[in-house]
Amino acid sequence: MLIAITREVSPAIGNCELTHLKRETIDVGVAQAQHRQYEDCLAALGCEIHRLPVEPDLPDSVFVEDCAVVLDELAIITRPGADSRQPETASIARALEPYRKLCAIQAPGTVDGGDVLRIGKTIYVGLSSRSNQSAIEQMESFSRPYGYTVKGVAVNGCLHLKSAVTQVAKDTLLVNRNWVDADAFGDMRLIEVDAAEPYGGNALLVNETVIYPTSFPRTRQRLAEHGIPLMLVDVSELAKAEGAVTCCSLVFQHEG
Ligand code: CIR
Repeated sequence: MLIAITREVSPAIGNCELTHLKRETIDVGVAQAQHRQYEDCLAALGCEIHRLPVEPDLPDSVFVEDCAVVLDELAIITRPGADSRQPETASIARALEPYRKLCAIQAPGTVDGGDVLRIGKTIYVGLSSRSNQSAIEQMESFSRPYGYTVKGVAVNGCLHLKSAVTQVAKDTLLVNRNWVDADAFGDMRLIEVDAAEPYGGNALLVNETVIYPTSFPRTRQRLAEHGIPLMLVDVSELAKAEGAVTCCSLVFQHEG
């Protein structure tokens, strides 16, 4: 069974962290409606949705991806790089406890799940403003017993590694080469975002279909031309909070 952990958009989302974007007014009602459509996409692709209660005091709490890295064998509770986001992890740990053995990143380590891209047994971690070498070393010691290798990857110009690169098929990555060196990922097939759509690199692969924002029609066309099955969703209001499609869920397999 595929589980997707999500959390309702906080009414405080207007006070979210912003790194590369200017603050714009966010319509909470629209953001909540878009988030529900996003959950509908996950459900249509076979996920059972576990929606956590709203956190009125935690503006970025809809972006649950940043709070954990769920591997088949264990879940690593992160220590988010923005102080305002660190209180988000406790409830995510409680939600994951029934499904995985847990371990947690400790200070001085910081890492956001948005910086973590797992491809097979390799875990790539973006060295962004949110994630550091100490967290990489801790992730390595947690995951090495299960055969994983952890590699730091430089990212420039964007918030997270997965703002720049995501997996869209077993052997294929979608990438913005201006923000990350695509050679870091070995011999994966690469699809580049359209130059006019730098934020188009974040796509969510679920059961061989890619959940993809409606805002990037040119890159969407490229994905379609490469035979990638797509399910489109409008997340434009969440994008004003510097979020995209991977960040709003933690999707994992549960044999239960
Ligand atoms: C932040 O700056 O932390 C939030 N406003 C956006 C987080 C987006 N997370 C993600 O892409 N994994």
